[in-house]
Amino acid sequence: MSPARRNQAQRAADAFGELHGTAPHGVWSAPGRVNLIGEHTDYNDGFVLPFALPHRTAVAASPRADGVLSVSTLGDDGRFRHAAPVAVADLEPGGVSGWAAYPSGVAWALRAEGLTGGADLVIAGDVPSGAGLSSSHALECAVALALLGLAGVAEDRPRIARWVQRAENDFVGAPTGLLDQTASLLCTEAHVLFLDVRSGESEQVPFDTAAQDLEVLVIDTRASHSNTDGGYGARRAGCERAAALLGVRALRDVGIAELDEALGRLPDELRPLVRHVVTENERVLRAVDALRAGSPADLGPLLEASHASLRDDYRVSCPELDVAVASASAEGALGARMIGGGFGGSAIALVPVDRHEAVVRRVLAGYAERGWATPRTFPAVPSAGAGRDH
Ligand code: GAF
Repeated sequence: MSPARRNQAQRAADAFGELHGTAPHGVWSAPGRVNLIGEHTDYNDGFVLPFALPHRTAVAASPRADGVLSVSTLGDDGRFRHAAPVAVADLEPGGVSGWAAYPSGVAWALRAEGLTGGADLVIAGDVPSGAGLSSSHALECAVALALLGLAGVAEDRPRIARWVQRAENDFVGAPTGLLDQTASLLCTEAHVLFLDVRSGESEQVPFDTAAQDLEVLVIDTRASHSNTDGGYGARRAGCERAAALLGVRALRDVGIAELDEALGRLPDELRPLVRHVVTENERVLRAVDALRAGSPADLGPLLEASHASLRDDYRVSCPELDVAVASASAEGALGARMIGGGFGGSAIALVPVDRHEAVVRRVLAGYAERGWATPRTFPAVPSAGAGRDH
């Protein structure tokens, strides 16, 4: 177990002891993610290629006999926030708001499967929140594993991912796909996860950038983003409308060779959405080929093309993301792009290690010139997925 993971698990266990006066029954944790490529393809039944971050959310948990769910979280400032305790049997969508909706939603989704009772949960972690690095799914996946662990239920990770998606879609109210929770649950160290969302089939593809003197630099723009505020849902609805007009189950079914013909059958406003999804799926396949061939540097142009497509066709970028990407590319990154839902959050850049300092300096200078808050940057190493810590 990495020292960072052990540290978060210990923080959660210590915080549990402080609040409840006993050691927890167990501690489970789950990571945030970076999606190397394959954005806004998951809810179109397409392909994605994420890896897990070293940053994790840990949940220390013990069962309760009274059927009540109590959730507390330890902030960076060392202070606790407590959700109002609620009987699991009483959980209903709309009944819990704010951060507590995520753990409550998971308990609600598991309740529907007859899989959860009451529990005391104490949360600690270091996944940056609101940064497009999937802190909400790290929390949900860690809670899901904790509640299932307390119930003594053997884990089937793809099924757990579906339950977490139900929590997110129907309880929290974010119409998101399967990318983030699957990444958090299935990723492994030193690999990217090549996932075919429609079939559920996945492959662990080795991703060792250090061997080629490269790194994936994460640039958290600190521009806030949310998947519940309408922009994300509008894109998703547009894709579903386009699929219906084309007579296919999902845009996944439009191959790159049929793209022009398909675009000709669509109204103007839907064409850019379809062009993005179809070309992005193709880029994921090409990225996997590059990695299988041991040529991660070939990802560079694919990342650039992905960003341009998300910016110009899908229109989910923002000035902060565009400046991060342009600055990194201008200073020697092989490629860069926004990641996640967009409208803020983070970008990644594939950077030769010896260009790290220069790239970071250029990005920071670009932000300072515009009077924007200083972005947070760090190199991300593909790390372990969710699991039990102790
Ligand atoms: C967000 C969603 F949660 C994912 O399901 C995915 O759609 C992503 O945006 C865009 O690729 O992270």
